[in-house]
Amino acid sequence: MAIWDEQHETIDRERLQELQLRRVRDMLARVYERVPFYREQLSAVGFEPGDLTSLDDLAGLPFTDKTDFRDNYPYGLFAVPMSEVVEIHSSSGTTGKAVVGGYTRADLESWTELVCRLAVAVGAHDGDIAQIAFGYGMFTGGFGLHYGLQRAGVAVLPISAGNTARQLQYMKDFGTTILIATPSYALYIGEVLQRREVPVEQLRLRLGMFGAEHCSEEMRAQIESRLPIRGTDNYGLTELTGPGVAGECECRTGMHISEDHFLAECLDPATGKPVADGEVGELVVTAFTRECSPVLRYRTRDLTSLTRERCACGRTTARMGKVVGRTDDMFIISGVNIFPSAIESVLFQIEGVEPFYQIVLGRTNGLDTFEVHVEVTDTLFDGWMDDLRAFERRVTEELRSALLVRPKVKLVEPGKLERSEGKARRVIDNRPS
Ligand code: DLL
Repeated sequence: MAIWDEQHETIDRERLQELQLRRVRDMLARVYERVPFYREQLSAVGFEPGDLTSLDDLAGLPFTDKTDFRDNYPYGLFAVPMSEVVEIHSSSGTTGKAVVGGYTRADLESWTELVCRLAVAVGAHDGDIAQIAFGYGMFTGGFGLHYGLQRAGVAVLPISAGNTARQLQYMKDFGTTILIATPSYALYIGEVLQRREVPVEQLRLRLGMFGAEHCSEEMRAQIESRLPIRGTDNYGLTELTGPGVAGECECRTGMHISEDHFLAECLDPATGKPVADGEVGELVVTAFTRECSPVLRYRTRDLTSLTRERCACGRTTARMGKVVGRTDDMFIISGVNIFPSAIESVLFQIEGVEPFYQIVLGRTNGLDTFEVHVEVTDTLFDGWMDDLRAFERRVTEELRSALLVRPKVKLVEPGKLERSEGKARRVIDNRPS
């Protein structure tokens, strides 16, 4: 199994921690001097550059969160003058101002290296042709993968997201070997491929690099049953560079974090105290090498677990598990906390269910309503009404026993629910705020 940057990907922990300490100290000195927001935050806890003598001292430093990005929109968190910035990306949530990140030439160089590591880790090499169906533009997915894959020697098709018919055409004509997309878009591409009865032998596809949204093992299996690929998961966020923060290797046993650039903590979201390796907590990341947009202890809101056990691939870096949810996409019904990912895991294991669903929340007479709309196979949908009703009861019961709350399940015909070319919108919350 190839490793792009042996020196950093197989570094021993003691040397890694020395490197991290040196780099975090350097970053703290830079932000203290150049970013008024950080100077205020650090001064408020009585911290001055030089005070950090061990990585444990980080625990006493303030967090940064999305609100801080919004309050400092657009350039307030930049640590270099605009004359040094060569690229800017942003992501917009559903509400509020966009999150903005800038890149100097050196930042673009690091980003390229980081994504290249991940491409090599899943077996990409020269001669491969990668179809990048992530959106190009302010979203970090398109450009991030583009730079990194090229560095790995891969020929890039910058097709961007959307126009699924053309995606299939190019895939066939250009001999695409690697598909880069959100898992939900990869699934949709697979669905269209099947619907058009394109024989998979006509494709040279072998690898999928997914990311930007949750992909359960069941979802991955669904994609792999439609496309001749081995799919891998990649994690990142605009606030921390974009893709390249962490990604799976060929072993697919967690996403390797590039710890020479990112210091990861896993904390109890309520208390801010560390949770043990293997336990689920909120991922908090310090991005300490970025020149333009370094970030101190960023609260990602993503829930995952960490392991520092050595991986069979030979890399020594910590790995994060699948993101099981976000602290802000959890919803509460009848006092029970529910993550969309839990619903997905149940649904995708039921034969007869198609891998497309939507969760609809509402309120009637002051009470929350909780519906799960699920597509079912043609055979089931066109079959007997009694069978369909029995199936609906079964899906309801399986969800109820996993979630401890009974949803109203609505079975819908195949192809009925909205398809996604980017990040899927799983929850439609119609409750008045
Ligand atoms: O989604 C960056 C990215 C692009 C990552 C392409 C991987 C591949 P944002 O648009 O800022 O950045 O969204 C970041 O997406 O906080 C997670 O909640 C979610 N997310 C990203 N990757 C994963 C993943 C890009 N592999 C937000 N699994 C993050 C689950 C993910 N959630």
